[in-house]
Amino acid sequence: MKISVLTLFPEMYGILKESVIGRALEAGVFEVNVVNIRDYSLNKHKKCDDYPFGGGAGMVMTPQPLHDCITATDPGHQAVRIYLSPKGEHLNQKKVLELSKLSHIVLVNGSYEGIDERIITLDIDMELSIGDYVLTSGDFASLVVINAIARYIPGVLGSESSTEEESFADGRTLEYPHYTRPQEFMGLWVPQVLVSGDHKKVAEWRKEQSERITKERRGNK
Ligand code: 4FL
Repeated sequence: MKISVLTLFPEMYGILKESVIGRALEAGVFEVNVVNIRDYSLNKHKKCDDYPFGGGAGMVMTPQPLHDCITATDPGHQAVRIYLSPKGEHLNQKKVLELSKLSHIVLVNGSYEGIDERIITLDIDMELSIGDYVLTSGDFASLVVINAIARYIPGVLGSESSTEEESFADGRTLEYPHYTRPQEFMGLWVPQVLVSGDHKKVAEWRKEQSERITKERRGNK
């Protein structure tokens, strides 16, 4: 699996060198290809934005650098090209799993007030939102998407963690509470059933807790 990220802020992706994702990239389990959109600007000052036609606040990313950058990154349109946008389809765990099965995805990041609409028409397959709030750039959303997808790539998570037995494994049910040592902390005790050694009782307790928490926090869906 290869993820190409098209951005005006390539340094933001330095964070991917850290921790679990960093180790997986090092091991070649998957690949992240960070591309600087500015390198494709034909403007003498490498400008990538301009004032919006019709007026209004903020700047809009111009089509030429984006179009050339997308075309150079994905010649022949083999990849699924995604524009991160508050107007996009909402990301969820089911969508993450689907994306993790693709061989190449291109994440296109706008900043300022957005990108020229003709790029979406000409070059983009899907607009994706990570939630109903506004960021300073799509790059924060791209980092979320990359991280969520990476967890499904074989060899990224250690054998001690699993993508099957967790919150949202079914896209719906929330996880039960977790406890570790010590058995008592600040007067609070680990539920007796978890130290009973009765595996069947433990499984029943966890299922009840999951169902209770899901109902309380997400309604009876
Ligand atoms: C992208 C917000 C995806 C939520 C500003 C530029 C955004 C975003 N999901 N805010 N892109």
